[in-house]
Amino acid sequence: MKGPTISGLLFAFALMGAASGAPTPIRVSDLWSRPATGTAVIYATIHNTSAEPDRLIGATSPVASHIGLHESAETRMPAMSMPSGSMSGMPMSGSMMSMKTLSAITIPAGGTTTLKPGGYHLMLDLRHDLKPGETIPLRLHFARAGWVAATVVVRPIP
Ligand SMILES: [Cu+2]
Repeated sequence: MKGPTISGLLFAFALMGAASGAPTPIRVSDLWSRPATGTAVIYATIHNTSAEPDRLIGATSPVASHIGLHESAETRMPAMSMPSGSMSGMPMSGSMMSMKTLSAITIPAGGTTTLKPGGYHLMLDLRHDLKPGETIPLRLHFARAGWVAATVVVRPIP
């Protein structure tokens, strides 16, 4: 935690940090997953209050033997012509969803990065099934801010 320029900010958040109990410039909210067996995906909103960019570089949870940082991308099949912008994040004819593994996900200075269907997500190799309504502990590792603890809600399938 170096960088004297942000010490004032850190002090301010130490005063108002009752919710997390830690003076971290990272705010993680809206963490959610779906009922799953074998592998699961976690989405979240990550806000960086610091004047410096940060990078999410890893995560751990008791329910997972491994957690990867992934990005989904839609690949259009050249033979098909589909209207653009429809059904974002869902597999459909004429396109394929693929995932790549990332070494880090950047959170801009004073900005927000959203992990959401069709984009960034955390991919878990599960130790046990996730059930609707379950909450699971998650620790996110940031290059600058260090470890940040959070809770993920397993939402029922709509
Ligand atoms: Cu993935």
